[in-house]
Amino acid sequence: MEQETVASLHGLDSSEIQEWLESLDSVLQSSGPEVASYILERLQVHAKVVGIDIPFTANTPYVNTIPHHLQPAFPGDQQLERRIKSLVRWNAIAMVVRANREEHNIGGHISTFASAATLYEVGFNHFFRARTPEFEGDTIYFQGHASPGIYSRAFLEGRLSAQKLENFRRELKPGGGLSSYPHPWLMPDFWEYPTVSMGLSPLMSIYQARFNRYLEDRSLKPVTDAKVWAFLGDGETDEPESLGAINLASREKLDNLIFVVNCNLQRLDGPVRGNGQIIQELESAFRGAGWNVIKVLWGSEWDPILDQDTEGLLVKRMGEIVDGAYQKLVVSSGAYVREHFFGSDPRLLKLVEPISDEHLRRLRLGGHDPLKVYAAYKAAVEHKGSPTVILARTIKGYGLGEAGEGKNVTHQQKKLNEEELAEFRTRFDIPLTDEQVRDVTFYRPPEDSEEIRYLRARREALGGYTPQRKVRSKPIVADHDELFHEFHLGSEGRDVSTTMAFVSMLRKMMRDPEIGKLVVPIVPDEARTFGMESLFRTVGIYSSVGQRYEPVDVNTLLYYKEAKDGQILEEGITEAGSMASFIAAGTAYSSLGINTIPFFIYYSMFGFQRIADFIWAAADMRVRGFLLGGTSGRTTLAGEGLQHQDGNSHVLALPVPNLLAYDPAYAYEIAVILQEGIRRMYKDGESIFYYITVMNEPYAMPEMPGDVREGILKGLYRFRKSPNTESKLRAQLFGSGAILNEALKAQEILDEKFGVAADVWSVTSYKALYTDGNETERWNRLHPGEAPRVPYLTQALADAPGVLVAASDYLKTLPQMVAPWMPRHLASLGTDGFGRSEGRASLRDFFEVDSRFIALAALDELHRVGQIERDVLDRAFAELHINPCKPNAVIS
Ligand SMILES: Cc1ncc(C[n+]2csc(CCOP(=O)(O)OP(=O)(O)O)c2C)c(N)n1
Ligand SMILES: [Mg+2]
Repeated sequence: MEQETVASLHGLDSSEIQEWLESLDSVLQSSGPEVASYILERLQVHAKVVGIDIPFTANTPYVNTIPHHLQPAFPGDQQLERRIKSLVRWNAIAMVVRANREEHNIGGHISTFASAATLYEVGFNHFFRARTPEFEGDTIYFQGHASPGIYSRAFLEGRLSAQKLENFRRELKPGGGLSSYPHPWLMPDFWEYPTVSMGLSPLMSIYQARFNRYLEDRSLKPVTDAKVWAFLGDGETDEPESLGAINLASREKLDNLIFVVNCNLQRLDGPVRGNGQIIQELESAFRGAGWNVIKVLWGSEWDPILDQDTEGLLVKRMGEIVDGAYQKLVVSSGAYVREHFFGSDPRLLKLVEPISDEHLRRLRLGGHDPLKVYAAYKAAVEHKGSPTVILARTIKGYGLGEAGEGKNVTHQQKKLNEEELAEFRTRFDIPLTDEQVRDVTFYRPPEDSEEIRYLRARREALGGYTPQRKVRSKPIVADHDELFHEFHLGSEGRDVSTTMAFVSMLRKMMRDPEIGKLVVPIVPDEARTFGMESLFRTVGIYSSVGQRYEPVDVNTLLYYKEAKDGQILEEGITEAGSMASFIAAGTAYSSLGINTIPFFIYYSMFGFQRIADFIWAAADMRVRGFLLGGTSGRTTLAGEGLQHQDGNSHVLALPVPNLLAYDPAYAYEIAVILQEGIRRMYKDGESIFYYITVMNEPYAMPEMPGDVREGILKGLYRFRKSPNTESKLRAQLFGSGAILNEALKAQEILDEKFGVAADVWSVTSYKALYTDGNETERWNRLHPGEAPRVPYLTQALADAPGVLVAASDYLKTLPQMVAPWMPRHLASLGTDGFGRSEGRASLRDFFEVDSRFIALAALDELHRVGQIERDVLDRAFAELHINPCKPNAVIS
């Protein structure tokens, strides 16, 4: 029941309520807000004890969290800042309008930045600190669709030329252009964080803020008060990733993190919550999670009206309007506002009686009022003990008038007609003539103008310009031959898995004087799966509070040790969160000037398949580090079945251009790849990263057979020649990962049972072979007059006679995609289809990738080229126990 109705039913008169309120006011005045809050808390507990049921709500009233009497003085020159902001607005619009005049449908967004201009400008003028050699600076995730505004400001700052602005979304034009959204790959001197795939940046920013603390706790960087700011759209918060990690942020007390949600109440198609209130919904989610929530809803013009609202009627009214109605109200006439907002109660109408319609129309929202935004930001940066979210209410397409202000179509508005442009010019006092407006000329005031001088001075005071990306770390020095050499020697007959081998290497790397401290092992609750529990004890699991309990296994050698300077990031069951840590660690070489080397080891099936978009963003960010797909291989991970067994990830790794993907079989291959990776990324500074699959099948690791380093890195080398030098029946068998052992067994079968001499090759990277084949072909096509180059694969197979058979634990398409550069037809075996809960032998039989099927494929190829008779095939079926009518794994 409505509270007021309850009160009147029980004959409670307003003076009684007034008494309670007054006594609270007097406590507030005499003892301050802390005491008042303590009394309220006590009252609440007391109420509970005596049996009063107070309904739970995490919401506060629909008004500004910071009342105007607690608002700090605004330190800037309001007039000048407004002029600067207006110019930023104009050039941002001009950029999009011009781009679309020249190239129809090139796109771009006007209305997102229009709604967020004040949110950014207050930041640029008063809060965002640049990265300098002395101070790490603030990390800022700009809302992707607001990029025209960020470019526009950089233009006023003199950092981007008019030519660049002219080429917005036309990056291939001579002289280059500006990328549609924040892409470090495309603008490596400017953008640091890609944000346009919604939901990624909120989650990344949380883990970035946590990673900063990790570096501080491990003494890898000084403790600073640097902040991580993430600007998001309110519609964006619907993405599960957006709110998916907010508990981590509060649990870790990340008061270095500030979310600013631009609550224009609209997304692309229409209102975010037409029938509800997105701001209240977000408030309760964030407060429930333990965040400091600051609502910035109403501009200064509302303050005197709210002051008159002694009975709380206006506050109540503000809280009962749904967003769909608000969307209409904020762009309606004063008369409409009077009738539909204040008209609900004669007392409210009375409240605004002295106010003209024109004034009512001009009541601003909080997110457009620099004083309110400044107050919120100041409170956020000063807040201690938890992260802060600022929910700032704005109008989408603010200032666009008829061209789109608050309209449902505004997100995609890219064109303004002359009249609309002229209106905008007048509204924001842009000093342009009608003709210049018609031409949509960019405008930058002279260097010695008040605006430019002010803007430069503000940025100077904050350490320089932002965003700005550069490599801030020094390359590592050592070549680490010693470190990796022991792994070239094999396991002396001992059965080990490649995962175990990798973990030994990781352990050794962590003891290295140069890179040891820089290694960041990241696991999503799978360390035991990968045999990494020994690291718990030796390097510890990172915990910002150390270990507040005696672990249950404290008496064991490998107990669960949490420590403030722990090195392992044990993220719990979140591949997305772990990937975000990987990104933070893998980009620290640029953002923080620290060469941290992340090793993110996870269940390979839950990598690309689940979090590919984060991997794509990582690639865009020029991340460095190693992704380790553990328990990989559709038939090598036994028992787990369809959802776990990974035969896909090497195919899904193909599209990521700067990612090198390897499927090594032996320890020495991994050692070679890791050593080379560290050299290329951290010594030579290449913008690449690695995906390496490691498996849990134990087998003897052989010694490195001579100098096969180059072959390992380029993707293939001959591992074992056939001992049979007599036979005219020849075959070349290509195996990868654990399936290489099946190829070796097939080599024996073919020799012993069928007199076929087969060589066995280890294919460490089909992706590398594919890339090289395509590159070479392309070069030849573009250089017809020159001696053609030969792909590495073709060169390697120049002296490899006979039929060709490839088998891997991944889709058949992997070997097939390199077939064009092979000398003859290739038979490809792979694991297309759904996995099964089974043992390795049965799985390899089911998917037809075991030694028998490899041998059969070689015989079949020999038969097809007329080198063996049909009866040999019949014998093979019988001797190898192959049922030709067995189910087809691909579709069963
Ligand atoms: C993952 C993902 N899905 C869809 C889109 C397409 N998209 C771009 S902007 C947008 C609406 C954004 O609304 P909001 O977050 O409220 O931002 P606003 O522009 O209103 O500030 C959508 C759906 C996207 N960029 N990323
Ligand atoms: Mg929105």
